[in-house]
Amino acid sequence: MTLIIKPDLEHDRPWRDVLQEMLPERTCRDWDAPGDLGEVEYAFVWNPPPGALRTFSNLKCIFSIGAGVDHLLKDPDLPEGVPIVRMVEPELTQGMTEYVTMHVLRFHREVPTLEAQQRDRVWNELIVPTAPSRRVGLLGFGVLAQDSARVLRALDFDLACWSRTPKQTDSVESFHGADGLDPFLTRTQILVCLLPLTEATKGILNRTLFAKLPRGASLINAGRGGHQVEPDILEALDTGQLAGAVLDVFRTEPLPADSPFWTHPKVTVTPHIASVTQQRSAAEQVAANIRRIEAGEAPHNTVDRALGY
Ligand code: NDP
Ligand code: OXD
Repeated sequence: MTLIIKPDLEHDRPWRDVLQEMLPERTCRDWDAPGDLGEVEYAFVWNPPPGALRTFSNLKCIFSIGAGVDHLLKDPDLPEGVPIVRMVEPELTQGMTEYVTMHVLRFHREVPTLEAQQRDRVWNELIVPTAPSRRVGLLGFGVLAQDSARVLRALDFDLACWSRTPKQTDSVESFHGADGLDPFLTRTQILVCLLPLTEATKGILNRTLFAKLPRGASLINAGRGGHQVEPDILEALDTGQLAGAVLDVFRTEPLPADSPFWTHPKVTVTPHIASVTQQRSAAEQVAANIRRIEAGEAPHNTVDRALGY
């Protein structure tokens, strides 16, 4: 009857306490004190050691603490046939929408240029267009990107999205699949990556992709570091193909102290905090899904292992 927890970040309260409150009928245990492994039915985890989940012989479901599940699917010994549920919770979505909106507005209003002017005591009256003339493109159009689009649309940005399957939406121009990528890129001045990291998307942020954007485009990557070919980002910034980049995720995290991104004048680095799973709202989702499973129903937000998200 146990739920076992391997957390990622230190939150205000131990995850075990928050989940235990939400699930009084279950025993919630920490990863380091699991008790009888055969009693563990649910795991709530971020980055468990490869092979570890297989040691729970009666696992009914694996809950990812994050929206992305690349950290779980890379385990070659992941138990087969056990559903994986990814994190979809309103506050995680809200946090990403705030991050994306803030950085889109920052590029749109040319804040990096204004900050450089201030440093140099330059009074240069930049004239920037308004949002309807700014073309923003969302790579990935799932839970997070759709909510960002809702707010960007309210600000009247000219929006497009690129996804695996086509989307029906009046307010966002939809492109999809391999054939849709080039026309999507050609029209995108501010590119926001909210893709999952899969076999099909790894390394997608590379020189070839940047060359298809209009010169001087900007990049916001809050997907995964594995999407980035990092030397290609630096090259595109240095040639001016990219005017700026906001990077929340990196090939190696924490970002090594000698990474050129830390000091690059055209780069904003954030430490993988574009959005963070919030405890109470996440625990509500987990508890609701456990109750569904116990009632014989399929959980919400399950991952398609073949697609990788
Ligand atoms: P979803 O699964 O809801 O959406 C994924 C989107 O990507 C879908 O629109 C999907 O297309 C599209 N996609 C997947 N594969 C391809 C492909 N090969 N070609 C084109 N489009 C593709 O995910 P979320 O929106 O919830 O989260 C997205 C990612 O954001 C997470 O996987 C995680 O990596 C990252 N993340 C980062 C955080 C941070 O703090 N930096 C916080 C939370 C998440 P379709 O709609 O057709 O299926
Ligand atoms: C996530 C993340 O996937 O925080 O939720 O990166």
